[in-house]
Amino acid sequence: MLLQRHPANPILVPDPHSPWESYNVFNPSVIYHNGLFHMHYRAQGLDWVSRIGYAVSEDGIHWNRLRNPVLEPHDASDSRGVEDPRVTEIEGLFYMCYTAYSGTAADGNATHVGGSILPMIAVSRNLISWQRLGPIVRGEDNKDHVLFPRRINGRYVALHRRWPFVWLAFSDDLRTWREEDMALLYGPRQDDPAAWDHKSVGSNGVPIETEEGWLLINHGYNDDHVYRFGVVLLDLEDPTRVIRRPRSAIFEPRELWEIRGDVPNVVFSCANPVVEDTVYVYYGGGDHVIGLATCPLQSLLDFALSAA
Ligand code: BMA
Repeated sequence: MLLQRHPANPILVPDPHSPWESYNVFNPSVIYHNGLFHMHYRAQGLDWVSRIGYAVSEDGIHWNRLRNPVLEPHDASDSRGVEDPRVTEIEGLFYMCYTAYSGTAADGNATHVGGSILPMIAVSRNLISWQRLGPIVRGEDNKDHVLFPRRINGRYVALHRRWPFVWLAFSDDLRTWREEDMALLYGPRQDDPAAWDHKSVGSNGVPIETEEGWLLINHGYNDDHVYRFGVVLLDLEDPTRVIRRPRSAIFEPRELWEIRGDVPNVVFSCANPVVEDTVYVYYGGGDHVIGLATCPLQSLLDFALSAA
């Protein structure tokens, strides 16, 4: 496999002394800023409500956590939790894409998760105080959204997931997202029952800008419901164009804490920052703990380019 697991794994585990994160910590976002790794992670206590915690690290392996969550449910729209953060720095501000999960189908839309969900965006100047901007869309099963790290042709761009397909959305101000500015990007390989991503696909962390195109790490599963990662390469100036999409997966559950856990057979990543030409893939294992696997950026790019 291309990605090498770090020997210190898992690098973050639940804290039994902290009620809001005593049960599970998983699906982190990590950005590298001013010489430090900044992590936002999904955490659950015994109430099973998701909150977003923050931790900081000098080496990307040892973490110092804040005592309290930086984002928590605030009204009926997210009463069941705030989930799966993906932080992107754009023009000196930090934007967090996260899923607001409400138990009551507030706008009358049941989803496959049994409540209603909103693909939300929040903004921060300091990574700790967050202000909600609003959702990309309402009234549909939509999550796994993440912003590109720069505007493309003057517009902000987001990946999002209208199950089971990955879409792009363009916006002038990150608040207004029009239907006519959305485009279907790719979907599960529905024609190949043996494919690892036959049933569902979604995005992982912030797209990586390379000379060859936008390198995306994504996830998917088959009828077996085993989560795996793959890569997709998009055109730099026209990201609606998929240049490459290798058929093989690059990562799958192997360790006990990935195969077992709160939900079995899950590796789920919201972060792939690049530091000194190395891609750091942070991921939730079994929806229970956080792991790290790394890979030289060039190897990932060569793998993407080697595909037909
Ligand atoms: C997805 C998301 C993730 C989770 C994964 C596996 O739908 O909700 O947060 O890690 O399922 O349970």
